[in-house]
Amino acid sequence: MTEKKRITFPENFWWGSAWSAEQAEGRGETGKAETVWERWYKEQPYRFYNRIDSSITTDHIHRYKEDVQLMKETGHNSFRVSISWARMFPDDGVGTVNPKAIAFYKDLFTEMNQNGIKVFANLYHFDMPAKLQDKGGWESRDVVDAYVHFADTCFKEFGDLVYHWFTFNEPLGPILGSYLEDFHYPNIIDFKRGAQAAFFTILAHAKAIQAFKKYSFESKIGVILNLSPTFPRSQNPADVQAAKIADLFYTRSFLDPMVKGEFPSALVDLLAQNQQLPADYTESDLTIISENTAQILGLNYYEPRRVKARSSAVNPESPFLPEWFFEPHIMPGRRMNEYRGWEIYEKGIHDLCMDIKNNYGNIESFISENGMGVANEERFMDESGQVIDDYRIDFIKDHLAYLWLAIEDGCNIKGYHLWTFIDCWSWINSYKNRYGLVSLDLPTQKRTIKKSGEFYKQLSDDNGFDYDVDLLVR
Ligand code: BGP
Repeated sequence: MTEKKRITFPENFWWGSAWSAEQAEGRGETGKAETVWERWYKEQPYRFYNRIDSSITTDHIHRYKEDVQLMKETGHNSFRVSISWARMFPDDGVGTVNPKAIAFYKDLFTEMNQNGIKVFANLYHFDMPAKLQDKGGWESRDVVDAYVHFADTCFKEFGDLVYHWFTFNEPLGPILGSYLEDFHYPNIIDFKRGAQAAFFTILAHAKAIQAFKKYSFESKIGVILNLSPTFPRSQNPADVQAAKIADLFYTRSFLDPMVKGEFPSALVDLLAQNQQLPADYTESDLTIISENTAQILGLNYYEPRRVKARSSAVNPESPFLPEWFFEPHIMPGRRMNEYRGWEIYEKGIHDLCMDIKNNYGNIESFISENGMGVANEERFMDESGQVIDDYRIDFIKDHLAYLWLAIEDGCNIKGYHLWTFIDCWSWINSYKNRYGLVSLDLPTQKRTIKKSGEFYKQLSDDNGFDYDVDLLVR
């Protein structure tokens, strides 16, 4: 029997959570262009769980003052929002800026600052204005220019209210969803077009950073990436090679150009061999990318990636996909969050941070998302209506313990943001899985702090918690 010991985090550690405009704000009355999510729902409502769209979601646009108080009550000293491009530029993402959108975000950010909550502002979280998607979305240089104009407008309007900026949340997500795996509009299966969209996303990131540098803000600008450490099934060379290739596609593809300013040559060679390199790129694009890299890095960590060598031949007539080179590996004995279908592997957070320390110059980083979505949480309500989510508290503690170990091992980690604050809309899963520290009763929009929300407040006040550190393995 081992003993618990107090784990303490560095001073001024960022405790908070994150969400995004499309998932939490609701449409409101400010005026807003149609987004790809609204468009997709109109075309295929049956793709969304229980047919719930993003028109109301968590109605933050009307309730932000109450919500800022809830942030305080749940121990937040920082919080990540995204700024809606469609709201800022209601004429389809271009044209004249919307004074009502500016007023809303100024009010929200001021309210947060006055309550001691640092504003982490993200500029793009999957929410392309639909008309810009019609023009090619991230496959179009014009859309890159429109995005940079939107970003620059945000720097100008909100620069003195924002603590840190982020160009994108999970830029890989829309590439996978829109071009490879059919879970984002416009549901194209075409790797080469996806590679073009990925390239222009990376260019947009670099150009936004270039624009940011014109100002002399104290804040930094970076990017938030979804990263999973990749593990081969075994040390068999075929499994190791499979893991290397999966890692190139899913981890290094965005991490290297956005943080180091260069594309991994092994990935470029592989795409060239398979005629999948983007058609439109120039030397000057590559220079902009190499000169404008992230100053801070957000790590979204949910699950590890486990792969093995393929056991069957690829059908050469099928569309080119990363899975031509590996298969997912289901590790015997793995622990699952069955509601979301994601493996729970807290040690992965340590492995991920060590990779950033060892291979990315130990860039200033933080966990920008980590969390556990659970279906039918009403099951766990007590008579007062509070969700007693001990499973979430355990999930958070187990991950934080490994994060603490990473800090002990020299990783430059500045904070931890949970996904999410109040239950919010999860894209095609709508409100199926709940992630919040605060529960949401959808019909009434009533918010109630969960047991995990109380735990989070204590955690943030104490800047640590008791844990059996002898359980941790490196
Ligand atoms: C991340 C996204 C979030 C959020 C979260 C949970 O990938 O950045 O927007 O949705 O995952 O995933 P989901 O909502 O699909 O359950």
